Amino acid sequence: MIKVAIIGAENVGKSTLMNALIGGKVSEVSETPGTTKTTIKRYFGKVKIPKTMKNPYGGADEIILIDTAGLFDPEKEVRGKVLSEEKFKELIEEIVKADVIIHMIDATKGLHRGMEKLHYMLKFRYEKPIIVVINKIDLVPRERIEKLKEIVKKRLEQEPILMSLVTYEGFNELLKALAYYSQYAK
Ligand SMILES: Nc1nc2c(ncn2[C@@H]2O[C@H](COP(=O)(O)OP(=O)(O)OP(=O)(O)O)[C@@H](O)[C@H]2O)c(=O)[nH]1
Ligand SMILES: [Mg+2]
Repeated sequence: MIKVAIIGAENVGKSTLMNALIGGKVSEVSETPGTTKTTIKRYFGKVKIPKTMKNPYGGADEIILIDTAGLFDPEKEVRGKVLSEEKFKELIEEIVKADVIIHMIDATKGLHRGMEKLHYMLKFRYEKPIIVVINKIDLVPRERIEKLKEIVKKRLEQEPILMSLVTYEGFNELLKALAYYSQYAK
């Protein structure tokens, strides 16, 4: 069993990704930031990872996917609008318990300062494997995407996956990363 938390600022596409990974509509999606109001939304299922992508060292098949409320406002360094200080803390505690974290960045907004700080804390203090995804690349010209990719690489010290949940570009790459990290399941 592997526990995967999808995190990011509001409106980056967390619930859309949860639905895509599960292959059904389990979480509400909308263009309004602050859509996911339940701080922590868990879903049990099977990771639909093709056999050819499976980690040769084995790893978990079953997944607990955790969709989360947007941690920050998309523009400002303030908490997401559905999160009280207490709920924010509760959410961080839940994220820290996950085996793998997917940090989603909105290609139209860039890397969020609050998320950048949180990323560092999760990576270095809690030693969490983090998959970084730049989502919504269908909305941004390629050269801007490449620039953002370089900024993210430099600031987060890792290679992001470029993804669109409209064209599904990069989705297989994410599945591969999940298959790889599933070996860290407890
Ligand atoms: N063009 C485009 N739109 C996307 C993509 N992924 C998600 N969206 C849209 O972005 C909006 C927000 O998606 P959600 O999945 O609700 O975002 P969220 O991160 O769960 O948002 P909150 O729950 O409010 O924090 C919706 O209108 C989605 O259809 C993408 O790759 N490309
Ligand atoms: Mg949501």
